[in-house]
Amino acid sequence: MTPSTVDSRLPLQQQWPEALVARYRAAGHWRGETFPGFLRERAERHADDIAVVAGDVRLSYAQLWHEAGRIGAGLLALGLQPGERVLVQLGNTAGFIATVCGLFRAGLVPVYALPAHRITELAHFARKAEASAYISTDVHEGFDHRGLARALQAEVPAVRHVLIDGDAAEFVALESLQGDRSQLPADPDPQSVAFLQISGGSTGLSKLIPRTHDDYIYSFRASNEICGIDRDSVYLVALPAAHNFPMSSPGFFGALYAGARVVLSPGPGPDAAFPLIAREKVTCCGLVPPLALLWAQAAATSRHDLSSLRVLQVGGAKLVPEAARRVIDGLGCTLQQVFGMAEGLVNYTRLDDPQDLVVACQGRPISEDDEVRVVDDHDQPVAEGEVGHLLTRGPYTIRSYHNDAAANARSFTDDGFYRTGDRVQQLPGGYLVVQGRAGDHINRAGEKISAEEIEDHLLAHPGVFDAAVVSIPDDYLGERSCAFVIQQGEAIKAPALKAWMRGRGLAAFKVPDQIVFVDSFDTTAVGKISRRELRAQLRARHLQQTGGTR
Ligand code: OOB
Repeated sequence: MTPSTVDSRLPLQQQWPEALVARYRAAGHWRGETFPGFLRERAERHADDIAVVAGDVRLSYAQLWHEAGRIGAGLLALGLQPGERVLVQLGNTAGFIATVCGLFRAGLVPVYALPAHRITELAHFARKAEASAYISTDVHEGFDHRGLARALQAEVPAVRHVLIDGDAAEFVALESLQGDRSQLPADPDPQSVAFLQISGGSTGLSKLIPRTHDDYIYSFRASNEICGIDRDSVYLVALPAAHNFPMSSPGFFGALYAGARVVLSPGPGPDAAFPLIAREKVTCCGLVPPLALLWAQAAATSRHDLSSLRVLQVGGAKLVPEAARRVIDGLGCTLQQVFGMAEGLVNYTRLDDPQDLVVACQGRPISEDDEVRVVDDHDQPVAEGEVGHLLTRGPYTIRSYHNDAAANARSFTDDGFYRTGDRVQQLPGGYLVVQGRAGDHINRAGEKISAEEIEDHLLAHPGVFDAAVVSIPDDYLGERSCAFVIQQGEAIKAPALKAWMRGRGLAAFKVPDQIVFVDSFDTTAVGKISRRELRAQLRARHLQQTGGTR
């Protein structure tokens, strides 16, 4: 049987009320475009232009489309059905982009894991998404992902298929996929879910974020305009490509939409990126603050020609004004601050904003239809210019998480605003200054870590009686994690506890940077206090004792 339409096992995401759907369509935000639709069109229009550069691989738009067709048809030939979810964990390779485009062509729904994720996270994503397949690489940065695939199938047998880019061992090699392209389905409903992105996870485990074709394409099409991406642009992916920032702000999808060139760097440091900037004449790249500072420093003594770089975007974590100035001085290009979230809302400083504004704020929303509210603890608007919680809804901000009623009740207001968890101040013109997080997570150089998730891991150790995890200011990372631990039974040492955490199979960036053993959590408060207050007290006392940053 030829699957003529997408048999999406995910319900169509009819979560925006009709009135808003009509408004976003009338405004021209949602144009009924789809991933396969625009990729096909670009392949026809810019067939021989180079779309993707990674290592020695250079794929033209026609080749990317062809490769995506091979992968998509091959996956359907294995028995996967349009609408099924596929966990993707690949590094910054041409194979990553071809695979994702292949999944779109087959109507399969990618779930993006980061290369750093390990069995604990992968099993959670696979279960939550009810994934049927896992696509990964043989060895990435010394880590064998085939072992991870075995562990994943043992824990989540519903993951029926494993595909490997490279030496596949007992699994199916991505390169070997072949299928009948006539079996590829027609283009999907633009309102259907195109993929599931991973949330930073401020409470407990990461949530899955359903993004539709219409909403996501709007976000990077509009980003292209704001960031000056056109057919002549060369966009460098230096951060992990699976992250929302280098994917869509404007990211590699924005670049492909514009018919521009995407260059993938195997790593984010100057050693890997600078030669690529010089060779490929990169014009735009997005980084987290610590890397931007590293680049600015390295540029002073670099022998590579970085003069093609017009815009350096910095986001994912707060770039303080002094650091912003150093980035501008060091790299001599236009700085663009980006404050975004995988759930939707993205703010940019504009390329023609005065420099004093660029260094002092995190930008303003993409769209005139992004609704922003800054409220107090009771959801009441704060006075103009006061700091409050940021709530938002709009044409590319989700209205609910995938399959997570508890998180939805916490994270969305009755009228569909997303509670970002960020505390912001709104300046005239709608510019936002991020003042921190209300919730308990650690933003470690852009990697978000949930205190609760790490405490749960620590509590699984027989020698841990109680644990509280907090963020500590860090000159380089912005924030680092510190775990306060009360021991029980035989004494444990910090290195052993860290090694044990790593052994549990979780992303290395989640292992606490620092462990402080304490006798008790006795607080001055009367009676039982919330974990949140406890963390705040421990953090405050620690910072007082250590003078701020140790
Ligand atoms: C980006 O996305 P996520 O989902 O990894 O993290 C979102 C959170 C925000 O809620 C905020 O707490 C923090 O990351 N954040 C920033 C920031 N950009 C993100 N905090 C302060 N200043 C900034 N410039 O991180 C993301 C997604 C798309 C584009 C850029 C970043």
